Amino acid sequence: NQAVHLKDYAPVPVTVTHVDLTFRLDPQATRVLARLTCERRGPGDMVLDGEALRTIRVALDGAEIAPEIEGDRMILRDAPDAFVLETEVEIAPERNTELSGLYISGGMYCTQCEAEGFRRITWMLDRPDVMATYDVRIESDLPVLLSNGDEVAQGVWRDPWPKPTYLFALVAGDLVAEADTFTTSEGREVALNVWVRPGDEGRTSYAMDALKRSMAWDERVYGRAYDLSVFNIVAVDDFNMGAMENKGLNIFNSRYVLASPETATDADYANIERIVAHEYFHNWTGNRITCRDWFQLCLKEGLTVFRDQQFMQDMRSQAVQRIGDVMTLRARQFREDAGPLAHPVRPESFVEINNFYTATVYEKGAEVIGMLRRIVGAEGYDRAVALYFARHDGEACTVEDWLACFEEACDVDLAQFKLWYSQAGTPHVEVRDSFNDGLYRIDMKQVVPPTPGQPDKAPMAIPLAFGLLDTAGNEIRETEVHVMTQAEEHLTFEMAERPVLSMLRGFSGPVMLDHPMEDVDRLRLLAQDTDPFCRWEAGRRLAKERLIAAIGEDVALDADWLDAVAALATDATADPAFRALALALPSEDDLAGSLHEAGVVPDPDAIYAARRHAQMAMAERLSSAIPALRDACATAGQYDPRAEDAGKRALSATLLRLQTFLDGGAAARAAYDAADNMTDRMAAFACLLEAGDESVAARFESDWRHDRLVMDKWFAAQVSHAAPRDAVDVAKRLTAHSLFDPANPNRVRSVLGALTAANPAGFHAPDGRGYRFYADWLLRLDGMNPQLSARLSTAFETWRRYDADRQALISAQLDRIAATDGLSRDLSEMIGRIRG
Ligand code: HT7
Ligand code: ZN
Repeated sequence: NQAVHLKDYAPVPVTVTHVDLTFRLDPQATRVLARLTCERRGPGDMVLDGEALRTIRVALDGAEIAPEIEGDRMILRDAPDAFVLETEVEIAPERNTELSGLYISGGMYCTQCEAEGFRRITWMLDRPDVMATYDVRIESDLPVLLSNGDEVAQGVWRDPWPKPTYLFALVAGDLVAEADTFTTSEGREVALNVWVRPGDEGRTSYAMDALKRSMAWDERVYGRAYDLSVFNIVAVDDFNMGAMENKGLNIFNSRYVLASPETATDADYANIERIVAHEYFHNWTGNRITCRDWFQLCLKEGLTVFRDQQFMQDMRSQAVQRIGDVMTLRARQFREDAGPLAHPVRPESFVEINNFYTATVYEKGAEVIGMLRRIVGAEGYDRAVALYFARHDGEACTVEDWLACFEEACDVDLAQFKLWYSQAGTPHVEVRDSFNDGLYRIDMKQVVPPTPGQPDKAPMAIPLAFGLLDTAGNEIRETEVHVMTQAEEHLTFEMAERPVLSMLRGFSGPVMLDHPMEDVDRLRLLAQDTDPFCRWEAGRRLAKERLIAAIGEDVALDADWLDAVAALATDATADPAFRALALALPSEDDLAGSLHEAGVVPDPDAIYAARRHAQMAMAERLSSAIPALRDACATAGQYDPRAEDAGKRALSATLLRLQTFLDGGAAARAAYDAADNMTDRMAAFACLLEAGDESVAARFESDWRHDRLVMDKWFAAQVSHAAPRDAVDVAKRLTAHSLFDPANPNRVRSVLGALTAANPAGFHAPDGRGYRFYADWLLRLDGMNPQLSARLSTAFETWRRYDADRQALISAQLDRIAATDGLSRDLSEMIGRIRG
């Protein structure tokens, strides 16, 4: 398993400018005829990629040749300056369980080509810097035949925009569409379709609405209009990730398209909105301007995540979205950055590129764009991005191309800023403040911790947004941004009295802030800070400190904190969504990570117990208020997925959870019976499972057996809300359920993903049965779907946090996996990196 290195990038000596494809579809023996128009660009052999292909014929300028094939490469030596290469291959979509290339899901043919799936369809230069126009003919009796671009005739498609192979797509099946239109700012009438399997119609209107809002937003905010006469979205049940931005033919995991009030939760609706927008935004950031090589993945992904975050802030509450994005970043990316899988936003080498679709590339990549925007300002950002689109449209670019646009448009030197792309690890920023004789001083120190392969780090350019409050809670200095560039710096201010520092407003940089503060000041920020992120953060710090103090100890939670919690819960002037976020305690994994950071070995059972202890204390403190508070959360009229109503439901669910601690599930039972939408139903279901209700799972199952997306929730909830001692047995039982299908990634994630992410005390059972069960499944899945097994293996990335016994148990499983014959390149790279 050879690593590929960024430093070894070289352009192709012979490129492909146009691709003609004919597909004769058959589940076991699809024929693919390719006609590649090739042009020489420099000296050297043409090396084509092909994987799992049965090659039938190869011809150069019409004359059949005997190709030189070595494993997955076909080598053409002495190719002429311009020529046409024809190939005919046979592939078997029905046997494709990897869900990469052309495969069959729910009776429909579909493709997934990013990152390197096109080579599983036909011979080609399967790399993003080879951009070609495409003509595609699909021969099949199936009624709906789709590919990229515009439809020329039934099953015949032409894509006039040069694109890399990873954006190719084909879909064929018995499908139905919700159709609509959108007229672009340039006057182009675009046909919009959301295609689903018969039976799923009626659940597409939210996705369609999100698509139209995304198109309008990209025109208004970024000046980017759509460029074809049709935009198709297809929902597919078996899918490795969330969705894929193929040119003009986005393919989605059906869970990110299908929604109705009865079957989808508010979180599902929000995900659909975000992911539809994300894939649509790729049309410019990814498709029109693509990546030169896979090391530049953050160029399209970090930027597109940043754009989808901006979109969601515009569509919903800015504060709540930002807090949610920071929670995700900390839960996934900080965890990744602190362990053996840490890597830079732009990695320098990889064995399997699919292993680098990570929180670091996506979420930290988006934070880097956000910092850039803070440093150059909103107008500078707009100028730089406009220059990027004008200069690089139709090109395959690098991070350097992107940064050069900022340097030119904003006249800044980004040499130090560029370290954000190459240095892994989350910077720690230590802040200490003091007040003496009318002088207020802030001392700042930054340390970037060592990460695998990077023992020493240089100081980074960190934008620190901060404001100052007086001790009565009034803002005396509005938000300003200090860009820290040295390892140690300080700021001074003359003022009459000691202020309260509100630091890292809006979470202005992806750093860990160490800023000790008196409780009274944190309580002041929680009650009064004008910056909602810092308000929420103050509450979170207070909660975390108390939880950490309570872990393993039987300490009472102090009245001041409980009063602050109660004040927030009952503050009718605050946004209910914000209140729900502020009442939620840090997760078990978050606490384990914080303990580890502080040099303490986390005990998953003690963490679980401490959280429950705190929830019980909150419940008791709020007990008399909960019924009225929940009544005030009632929404008027029919279910509406908009943020305002979703916020009320979220607060109501948080309170119901607390109430369940007091009444053993009586209120939850009533809520379950009364629920007229899936958000309320799932909230009550979770409470009942935690309360040990023995009949609710069977009742849910008999009501929803027919619905695969709802059943994913049923599987996940039972594992997530099992008592830790039962969690592995529940997961085992569910993997033996007749509806458990290891070929379906959503179903697999709903059991295995739920165990590791939502029930850490269960997964980390001290006798190691969680680890054994999980490793057994990784090995089993690896034979079917290596992308899935490799991704799931990240559950072990935190193994060095734990005690010696647990480490030995996990290490034994990692060794067992590593020693297994025939391990995929994907999983073997991951296990190798995790073992360190
Ligand atoms: N660009 C896509 C990333 C992707 C993917 C999607 C589905 C299946 C396999 C995949 N490999 C990579 C999704 C996105 O970021 O928009
Ligand atoms: Zn993306």
